[in-house]
Order: sequence, then C-alpha cells, then structure tokens
Amino acid sequence: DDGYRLWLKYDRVADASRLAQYRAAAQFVAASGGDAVLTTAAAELQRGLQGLLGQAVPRLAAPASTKRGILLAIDPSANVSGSSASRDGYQISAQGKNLVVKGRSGAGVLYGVFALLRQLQTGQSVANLSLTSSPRIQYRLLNHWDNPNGTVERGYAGSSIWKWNELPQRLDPRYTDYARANASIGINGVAINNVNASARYLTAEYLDKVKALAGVMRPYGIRVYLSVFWAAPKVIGGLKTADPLDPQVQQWWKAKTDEIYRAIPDFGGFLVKANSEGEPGPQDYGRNHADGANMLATALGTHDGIVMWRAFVYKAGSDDRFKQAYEEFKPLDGKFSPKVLVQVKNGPIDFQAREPFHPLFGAMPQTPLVLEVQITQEYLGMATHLVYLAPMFKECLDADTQTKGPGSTVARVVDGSLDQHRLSGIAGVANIGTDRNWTGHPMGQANWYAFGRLAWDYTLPSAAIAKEWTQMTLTREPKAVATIVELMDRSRDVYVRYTTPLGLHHIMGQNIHYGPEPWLAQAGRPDWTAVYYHKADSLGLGFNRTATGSNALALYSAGVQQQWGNPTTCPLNYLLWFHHVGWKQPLRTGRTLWNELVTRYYTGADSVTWMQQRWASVQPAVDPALHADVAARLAIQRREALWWRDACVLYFQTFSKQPIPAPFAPPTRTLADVKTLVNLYQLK
Ligand code: BDP
Repeated sequence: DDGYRLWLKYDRVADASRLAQYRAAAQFVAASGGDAVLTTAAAELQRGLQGLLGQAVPRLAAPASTKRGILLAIDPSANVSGSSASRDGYQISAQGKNLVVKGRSGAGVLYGVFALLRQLQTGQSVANLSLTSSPRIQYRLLNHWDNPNGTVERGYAGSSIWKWNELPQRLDPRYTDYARANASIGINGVAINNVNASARYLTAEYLDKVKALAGVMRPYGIRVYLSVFWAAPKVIGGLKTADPLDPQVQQWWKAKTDEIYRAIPDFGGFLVKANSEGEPGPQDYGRNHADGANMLATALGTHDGIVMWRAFVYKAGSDDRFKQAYEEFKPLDGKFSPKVLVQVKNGPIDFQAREPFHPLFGAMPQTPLVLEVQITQEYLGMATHLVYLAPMFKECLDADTQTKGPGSTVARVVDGSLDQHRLSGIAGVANIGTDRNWTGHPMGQANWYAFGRLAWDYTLPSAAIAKEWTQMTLTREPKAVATIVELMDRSRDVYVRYTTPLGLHHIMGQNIHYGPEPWLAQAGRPDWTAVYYHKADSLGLGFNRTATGSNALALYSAGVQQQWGNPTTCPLNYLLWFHHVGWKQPLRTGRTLWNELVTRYYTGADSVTWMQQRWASVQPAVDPALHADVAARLAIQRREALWWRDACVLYFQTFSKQPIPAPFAPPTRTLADVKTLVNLYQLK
C-alpha cells in the first residue's frame, strides 16, 4: 500500500453479513438535477460502493420501485442538526425501503455521501440509519505555504502539488484526488500559495492557472483563495506606492479583484501576511492593519469574498514577543469592515508543541477571528516524528478564555457563537506535497484528516477521529485499531515531554526548527534565540510573565490570570510559560523542578520505546510496507528523542548544578558531543 488513496480506500467489505446488508440496501443510486456538486456526490457514491461492495451500482434518474437504493437530493429546508444556517448540512434517513441523503446544497449532499461511505468503511450498520450534521464553522480552509518555484515553506512531504509550469493546459489528476480528500472531511476552501506571497499570482498569466485549479475544486464544493503580496500594486502594477489610502492603489485592487472574479466567479478571497517578518504592509505608509484589510474588503465590494488578515506579527515594541500581536491588534477591534476576519495562530509565539491559547481569543469581540493551526509539523518533528495533532488542536479549541464568564471557549469565539458573528473560519497549514503518500510520514495523513473533522465539529473526541481514520486507512482488526488509537492519542504528550516539558518553548534548532538548541544565544533578533525564552540561570528556569515580569499574563481575563498567575495553581504544562521557577522548588508532583524536568525528559524518551513496541504488536494487521516505514521512522524518533533529552538535561544542568536523579542514568555523552549533532542537521 503506497498510501496514495489516503482514507478513501473503498476496499471490499470483509465481513460477510455486513456486505450482504450493504448490497441489499444499495442496489441503485438516484439523483436528479444537474447541480455540479450533486453530480460529484453521485459519482463518488458509485465509486465508493463499487469498491466496498465489489459490484457496480447503477445511477438512475429516479428511484426504482422494485429495488432498494440510495436517493440523493438537494433540499434547502433539509432538517440538518444544530442551529447553524449553514448550507453545508446534511440529513441521512431511511424512507420506505430507500436511504435518502439530503443536503441544503450540492455540497451538503456531497458531505452526506462521504458520511454515509464512512459508515460503510467503518463497518456500521445502515439499518434505520438516521444522521444529521452541519458544520459549526463556516470557512474551513487549508493554507498552503507553496511557492511558485515548487518549494513548500515548512513542507516535509516533497514539492508543491501545484505544477505551475504545466497549468493551465495540463491538470494533474492529483488535483482531483486532493479535492476529493478535502471534500470528504468537509474542507471547503484552499489558499493555494505561501503567505510570504509572490506578487506573481496576481498577474494575468497566473490567474489563468489559478482559474484552472478553481475549475477542479468547484465540483467538490471547494473555493480557491490567494495569499497576496501587499506591495503588488508596485511590483506588478507599476504604481509608486502601496498605501491603502491612495486612490490609485485602491483603484488598482478594485480592478484586480474584478478581473479575478471575471475569471473565477466563486473566488473565495484574500489571505494577507502584512508587516510581519519583513513582509510589506500598510504600516510602511503610516497606516494600520485595519486600513489595509478594509481597503481590500472595499475592493471585494459586492463579490462574495472575504479578507483573512493574519495577526502573526511581532515587531519588537515591547519586552516580550508574547504580547506584540495583542498590542497591535486589540486596539483595532471594531475597526474592521464586515468582510474581514482576523486570522490568529493557536498560541502567542509560533506553533510550538504546546502553547497557551492566544490572548487575542476573547479580546476582540467585535471581530470574527479565524483560528490558524499548523498541520505541517514545523516544530513537531517534521515528517519523521509520529505526532497525532488532534489533541493539540482540541486543547486550544477547548481552552476557556473566560472573557464572558465560564464556557467562553476558544471554539465559541471561533465559531462566532460567543459574540454572534455571521462569519466564522478555521485554517490549517497543510502538510501535503508530492510524496506518493501525500504527507511523508504515513501517519501524517491522520493530521490532515483530523483537522477537517474538527473544523466541521470540534466536539468530536480525538480518539474517535483517530479510530475512524485508522479503520479507514490502516486496519479493521479491533485489537490493532485500539492499540494504534492509544498510541496516536498519547503521541503529542510524549513529544512534548522529550522536547519541551513543563512549558518550555522555542528551544529548537535555529531556522530549521528541528532538534534541540537550547543554548542558542545569538540570532538575527533576540526573540529568535532560545535563551530569550527559557531564561535559565543559577536560580531557576522559565519566563516570568506575571506582574513582576513581562506581565503578558495581564492580557488574559481575570479568571485565567488568577489560575495561571499563581505557580501553585498554574497547570504544570504551562508553568515555565509564565513563571521563573527555582531549581529546587517542589512541584505538586512531589518532585523539585529539576527532578521533574529530568523525569519528563527521560520518561518522554522512554515512551518512544513504548510506541515502538505498540507499533510492532500491530504488524500482522497492517500493510507490510507501510508498517515497515512507520517502524523505521519510530526508530529515528527514538534516537532523536534521546538527542533532545541529553541536549536539554546536560545544558540545563550547567545552571541547576544538580545530579540526574535516580533511577535515571546520566547521559553517556557530553554536552559538547550533543552540540555537534545540531550542526549535522543544519548542514552548517
Ligand atoms: C513561522 C514559520 C515561517 C512562516 C511564519 C508565518 O517559521 O516560515 O512564514 O511562521 O506563519 O512558523 O508567517
């Protein structure tokens, strides 16, 4: 199994009684009307049934009176669950001898079809089936950080899947499979290019290519978005300025937007990284983010598109990078036009293995906020370490901002229910590329899958998502499924333990963001070093962000401040995010900080051995090539977990001056030995 088919394998059902039930229930597919997405839904259902049932199932224009079958219908008043007014909801029910899949739109039917196929793929009964669902979040996007030259920023699964040199004439079949995979998990938008954007995408030549891609996505209910380079009016428009208040600039964007919509009538809109990490933006002209975003919203005019303006900014204005996005954006709450959403990363720094939720969640009630998470594992072991990310996404979604009392979760900020927003969105930075199995690490597919499932319904438990993915992708053998699900569900905590336990953050290898480099003290900016964040000294470890330190804690609601501000009530997972803790300070575990730190590094690294053993035990139930691939990656992961462990305990030991506590054996190598390893990886 080369992994190309992802979770849409549609292999024939092995259980004979289930197979008989499905065959009896699905003797035809009926769908009337020419809606393009409905047509996709019918074709996908036929394809799925053909594989799962091992026999072709005909499509009819109307139900056959003598047979049992599946009816697909668009019904704008379909009874989808939830109060959501979404057009994407679906209802599956038994009507007479038939099963009916209704959607409020073609896309709703398509999502219903994938839900029905999922029932079959996971071996559920379809007798008296009754399912209703609608997404909690309206805009569910993948963000590709793909460049025109085919490279992918922070991509670890080969090159970009978009072949710009071939477009628009040749449409790689992979585009369609990509669209199918996304639609199967409810993703309805893709921003196709890097947020560090090239202006080239807005040229007529490229728009022709983008139009061709949009044509592939459309029958799957997916809209295309573009990341824009702020200075495009200068670079490709020949203007002298990109000032958002300049009438010529405004006119340029208006004309460009109209041009895009002439080519792509369902174009989704713009994603913008401005005045961040050297990218140009409205501040270059003394304007602010709202001036910039609103200008683009005005250019969109009556077109049905949105602006997603990123809040990932950290101009060195204050003593703590943690606070900088908040300082720039919070004062702009209420100043954005109705077509603008502000896109905020899950945490305040940058996709670390564990971050507290971003303080902007709950702090901008007048602005719809898009949650941005990273599916590609930039700081989480790239395509080498097995880290299932659903628990991390959920940790953020479930976090309680307490800004409107208990229950003001990030999820409710994002889905718009807390502040009654009409628009809501979530974005995941894609982890896919041209590798045959799409994600490099075979288990990375689960992170793409889980992102889509949580974007649709963030209340789904991570283990439930892991289970359905495993059943569809790896094996249906119950014991193996349970083992794999347990391994997946614990993997992120394991990764945190051997890399950044207790709230350590940003101590990874410079630029590459791989491997440990806690000693990094010199970089392009102080907040790109490691010492800036861990603040190890002879007294202790951690960043004091309380009132006696940077006071970043003050950006959170009173309830959160109260819990996190006190080192004895602060969750241990966030401890060093907010407190400088003495090496000998006893923690609630009964160990001192130093002993707890060492314990976590050692047990974390040992847990990788546990993961290896668990994985070895499922060998008979999993495809041999795939099993061997994951086993080999786990072996590297074990080696690198020891690298992280030794680097960090030996380095922090130079400050703590404490021995490695029993029962752990001190590393057999020196700090100098370990320091040379990072150079190998960075090819210095
Ligand atoms: C960081 C990445 C960098 C991205 C940046 C961003 O290291 O490559 O350009 O985020 O999100 O995580 O803009």
